[in-house]
Amino acid sequence: MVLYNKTMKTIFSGLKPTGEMTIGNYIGAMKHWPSSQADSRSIFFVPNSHALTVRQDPAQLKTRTLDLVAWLLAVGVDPDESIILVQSMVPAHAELFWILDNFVTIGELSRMTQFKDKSGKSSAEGQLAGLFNYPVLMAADILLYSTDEVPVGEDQIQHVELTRDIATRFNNIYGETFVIPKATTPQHGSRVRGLDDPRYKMSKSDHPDSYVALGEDAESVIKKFKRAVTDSDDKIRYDPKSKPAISNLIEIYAGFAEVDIATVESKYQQKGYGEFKQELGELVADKLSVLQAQFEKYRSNETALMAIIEQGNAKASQIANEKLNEVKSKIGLL
Ligand code: AQP
Repeated sequence: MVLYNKTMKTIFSGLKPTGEMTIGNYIGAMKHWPSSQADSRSIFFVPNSHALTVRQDPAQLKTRTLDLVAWLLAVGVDPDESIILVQSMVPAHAELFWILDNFVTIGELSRMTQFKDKSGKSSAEGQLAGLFNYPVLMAADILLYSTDEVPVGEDQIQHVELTRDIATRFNNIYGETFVIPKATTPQHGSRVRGLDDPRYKMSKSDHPDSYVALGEDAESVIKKFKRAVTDSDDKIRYDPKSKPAISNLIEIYAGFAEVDIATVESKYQQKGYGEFKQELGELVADKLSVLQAQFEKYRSNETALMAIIEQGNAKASQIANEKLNEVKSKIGLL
């Protein structure tokens, strides 16, 4: 693969190792990544430093980081076509973060809805500065690689907007340095909601009843879909406003069956919730069992997995250090 070629667009995305990967992470992000490899420079990273905004068990963080790389390979990311890197192993991310932290204001960071959601009702005394600052580290991640597109779920769009603002501000002061990235979201499945409450996004760090993990066994997957909340009438109709629960399940079905929403609606027009949820559970369980077999293949050989990570980190460092040195020289850091 070519490390940088201006005529080829760069795609950059990542997944935090803060829990077991969910079908939300899969439909909203990972599933789309292999197809971008052919016609773009694709860089996928495990933002393990981002995970520190919530206290982590060290052994678990390490295990989850390796799990995540194995999941990337399992869904079809090819380490020879793409770059797979682990954030903490490429120090340029942390270094650019500190520089960019001086190109963003406290006011801008206070307006990030994810910060507001995640900091909840705790007082400033109870909030870690890392949670507040993490969009700046995300900006550094993206800008180091001259990223054109950041495929993300809906929740991350605001952070990519902030990255654009930071990059533009820097470029205005020091001249053209950063490529201005844009967020791209899948047409459907950009915000898969919790199975227990569709008002909230499905999140890997929430209660296990709210999500289906990629590693979950068939029995548990089918049971979770059977128990998933539905709306008052028994019609399988896509209407996110008045039927958010069933619309969420339709999106999951469409994401796993690789069909559009209308196809799901017409298939289940004459059927009730019970039958739909049973078939949805079976569909997801079948697909997950294929992914799980691939995952096991990669995860069971840790030496080979580490070699893939080292190979990706080396390519990433070459690109990232070049950009970091350009920035340092422009702002007068030796
Ligand atoms: N429910 C979702 N629907 C669609 N896309 C989603 N993503 C996450 N949840 C959904 C997308 O997955 C990518 C990786 O996300 P992340 O793991 O880096 O962070 P996150 O968005 O904070 O994911 P979680 O699962 O909610 O993690 P926790 O619980 O740790 O905060 C991103 O592209 C994201 O949009």
